[in-house]
Amino acid sequence: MFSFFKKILRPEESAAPEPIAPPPAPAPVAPVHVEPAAPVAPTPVPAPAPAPSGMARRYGTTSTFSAPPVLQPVAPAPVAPPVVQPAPVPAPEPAPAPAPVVEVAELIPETAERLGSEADRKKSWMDRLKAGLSKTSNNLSLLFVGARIDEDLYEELEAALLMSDAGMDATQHLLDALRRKVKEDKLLDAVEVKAALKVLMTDMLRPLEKPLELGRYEPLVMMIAGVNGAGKTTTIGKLAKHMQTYHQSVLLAAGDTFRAAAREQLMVWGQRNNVTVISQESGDPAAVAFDAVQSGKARGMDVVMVDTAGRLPTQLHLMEELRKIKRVIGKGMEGAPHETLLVIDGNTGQNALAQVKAFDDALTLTGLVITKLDGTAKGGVLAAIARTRPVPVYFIGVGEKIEDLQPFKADEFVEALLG
Ligand SMILES: Nc1nc2c(ncn2[C@@H]2O[C@H](COP(=O)(O)OP(=O)(O)OP(=O)(O)O)[C@@H](O)[C@H]2O)c(=O)[nH]1
Ligand SMILES: [Mg+2]
Repeated sequence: MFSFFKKILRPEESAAPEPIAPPPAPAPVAPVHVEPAAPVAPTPVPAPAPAPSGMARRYGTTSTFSAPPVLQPVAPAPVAPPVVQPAPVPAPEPAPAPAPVVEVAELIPETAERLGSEADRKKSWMDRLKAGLSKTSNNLSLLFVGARIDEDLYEELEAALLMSDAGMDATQHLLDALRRKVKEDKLLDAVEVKAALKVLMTDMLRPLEKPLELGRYEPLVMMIAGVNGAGKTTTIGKLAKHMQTYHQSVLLAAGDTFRAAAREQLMVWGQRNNVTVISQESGDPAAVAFDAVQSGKARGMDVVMVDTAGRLPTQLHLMEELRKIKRVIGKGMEGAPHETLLVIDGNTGQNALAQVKAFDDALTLTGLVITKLDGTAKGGVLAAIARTRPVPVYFIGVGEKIEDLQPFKADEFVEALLG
């Protein structure tokens, strides 16, 4: 089973006697082990309008764009007028109860319908991943065709790994381990050596594998950062869509206040997909994030995702601004953001490692998303990350469609590279 998120079962959910309603999907779906007790909210109800909070007063009015209800027929929905969205009264936060972690089966109804059985979907995903990483996989695979196990092979392997962006440290580590394995197991055949390399690579990448957990916090607050054009906003859109299939109510914060187009991008996406977007015409991204967290709490949302403007780690004032956004989110909800994600363009090569280090130093990252592994990406940078700064890789992306974003699995990744 190729599961998307982990759902944390809260005590009240585990105690709920009600059978859980199936999702509103027409497609035949795989069984779900556990589902959130809360039924799908039929419609995001605009909150009544109490007085604006201090933050909202300080930074101006916040607009909320509420999309039509999830279950509503496709009738032309009247465009929801911008509603003045005050920051609501913060409710006292219930302490997250320790709860068992339960796997939730992957369940993407539209994808299931379009791509058929789970086996078909998995094959289709692997095909796209293989195609994306074909440059590196071709280089690596060719090495082993009819090869003798000698110094030449190790040298060529070293060059291929370095070219894949694995970096010196990971490359050396893999080569040393491979030499040892070949000696210990007295491997004589290139096919066996390749199989041994696969095992070593998988072991190296496995520490990066970690499912994103849903349900531990109400709401789960996620902040998304990265350099310009890495795929932050697209990833937020795809994640929101995936989360909806798990009956998670999602609220987005258009924290990229630099460009009007960026705000529009998120709002158009939100309106199309029944997701409320908190946005401000102008102002401080930290204020937008704060209002979104407050609003998420008041509305009982499951997930709040805060988009941010792209920036280079060398733009120190902009990195400082990110730190401020994070701090202010923490003022909106203690312990938030619970997830601070860095989105990396898989084509950036070794520079991706520098990005991980810089953003991690500034923000203490909890996870990565690596996008665009369908372009000229070589994939080896994950090995460099695993060796140098092993921040979990929650998702990898191989295209612009919803199903092109999937959880990172070390064995799938290595299979695509060396299969
Ligand atoms: N091929 C491919 N394109 C992607 C992928 N993910 C995102 N994109 C494209 O990359 C471009 C930039 O994506 P955005 O989501 O706007 O990136 P961003 O990080 O929000 O950009 P800024 O807000 O300008 O910093 C868009 O054209 C996306 O469609 C992917 O996995 N593969
Ligand atoms: Mg963006």
